[in-house]
Amino acid sequence: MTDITPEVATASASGNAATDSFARKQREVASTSAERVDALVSELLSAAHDTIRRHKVTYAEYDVLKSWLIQVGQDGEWPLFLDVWLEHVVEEVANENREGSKGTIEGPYYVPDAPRLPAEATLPMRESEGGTPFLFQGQVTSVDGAPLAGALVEIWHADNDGFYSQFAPGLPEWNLRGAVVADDQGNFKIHTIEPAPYQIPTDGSCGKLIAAAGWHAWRPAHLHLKVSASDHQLITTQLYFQGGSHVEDDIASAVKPELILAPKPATDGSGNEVTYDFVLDKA
Ligand code: MBD
Ligand code: FE
Repeated sequence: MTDITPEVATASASGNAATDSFARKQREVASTSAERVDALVSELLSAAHDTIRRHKVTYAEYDVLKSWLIQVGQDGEWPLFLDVWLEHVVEEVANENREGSKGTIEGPYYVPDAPRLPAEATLPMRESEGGTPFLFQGQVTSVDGAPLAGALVEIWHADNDGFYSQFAPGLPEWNLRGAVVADDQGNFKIHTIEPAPYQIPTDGSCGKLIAAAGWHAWRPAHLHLKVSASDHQLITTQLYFQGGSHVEDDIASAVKPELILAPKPATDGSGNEVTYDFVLDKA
């Protein structure tokens, strides 16, 4: 038997995994009043009507829109589409009154219940994991300065090829994912590798939109984090690397100046390290 099908990181593989992952999420279902549904949907539709009139959209273009929307669903790329082009404004509105550390979008590739790790830990990775070794360390405190003992620092990021475990095929489960429990001073020390920039899959419907519009398909290299502690508000955030490609023009519009790290060569001589502290608002 020679016809072994190689596992290929196709858009529909990642997209459908992101759609399944979203469906598994236990979210509180917001009960939205008829008034609010009417206001929101009417306003969105009016904006579309205005665009159609202003640009004299043709039936041919209307049909392209219909088939593209159908394709997004078939590719499982609704989570990707929404998180790349809409989530940043939802996050902005949700957290506009926060005093502690800035957050940003979650994106489609979070998986809850990653392996628990001690305050100093190495993320699960392959023996041959590529990429520059990276030490990410810091402290979690409350807005009043109190250290938050036992804070939970959940971290997930792409590998040196820009792929996320549990979404792209062929990676070990939980690769480059972990839930680190900070020590009694809220300190954590996470050994990992630097992720590569992320390219929106070019063979799916989001990739087709990007090509058709003449946009680029890139997110800058980033770490994803959720930081939480009892009686405090959870922060969902991402951290970027100063000078990295597409830090200035993230396709997902999720970079903020406060979220850009400036790592230095590690004191033990292997790779880079950086210290970044998280300040959590009270619940
Ligand atoms: C990502 O890795 C990501 O973080 C977001 C927001 C969208 C697509 C891919
Ligand atoms: Fe990401």
